[in-house]
Amino acid sequence: MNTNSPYSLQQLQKMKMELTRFMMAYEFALDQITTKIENLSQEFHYTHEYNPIEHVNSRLKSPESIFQKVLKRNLPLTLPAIEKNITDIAGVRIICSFQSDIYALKGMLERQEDVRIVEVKDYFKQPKSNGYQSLHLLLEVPVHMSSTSKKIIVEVQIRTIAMDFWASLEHKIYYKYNQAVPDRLRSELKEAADSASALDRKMEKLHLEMKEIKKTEREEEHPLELMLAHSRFSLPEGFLKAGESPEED
Ligand code: 0O2
Repeated sequence: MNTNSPYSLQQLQKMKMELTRFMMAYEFALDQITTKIENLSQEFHYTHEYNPIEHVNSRLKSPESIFQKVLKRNLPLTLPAIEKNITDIAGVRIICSFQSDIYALKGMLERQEDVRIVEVKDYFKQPKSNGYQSLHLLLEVPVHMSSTSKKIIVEVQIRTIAMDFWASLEHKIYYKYNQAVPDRLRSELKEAADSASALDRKMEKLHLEMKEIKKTEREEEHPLELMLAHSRFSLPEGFLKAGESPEED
């Protein structure tokens, strides 16, 4: 046993319990947000012609990296200070095909009664100097536990496939060079970000054209055929037979 510790065993056990409760609240908040996104994705899959959500990743920051961030920012090492200042303990990244999907998704989250958007950083409207584009939201959700209820912040980053591809490589390069990226690489990365952004614009244009073509075709299709093509639940056999009316008891 380490007798040099300034804390008693009881104090250490209490701290451990507090940290566990603290982290659990973030885990539950993360689960809530990912479930909401998964529900939206399922709804789109079964009731719309295409799903704007390509894929979703989520992660809970480890206590070690939270403490590293606290030290880096010279913050007090207390749970209230961490809760107030570290807003990416629970993080979700949503990848969409098109930029318009990103804003549509933001609207869907905004309309959920138990979600409050407390901060928006729109790096599409104002890309970073390195070319980074993404929509960052801080969402607040209520978490109910046995003896407390808390509002917990979850960071949501929404970006396109092209920008996600760029950002994951840029992130690796940034860390490989310990943030001092050589000028040549920096300018090549900026060029790549501009190409990703141009690709996004081009794909969005093609997507809109396709939507128009489909809309015209749909107007000529039978409405029931159309409904069934995207339905999750099939209607009973014979239900649609022309002229057949449901039997009455
Ligand atoms: P990691 O390892 O992904 O978690 P803060 O979140 O408050 O510490 P900031 O800069 O005020 O920092 O917040 P912001 O702008 O919302 O960015 C937070 C996160 O967005 C970053 O987290 C990255 O995940 C991502 N991000 C922001 N800018 C860039 C960028 O230029 N390139 C890439 N690839 N990702 C970016 P972390 O903690 O920095 O990293």
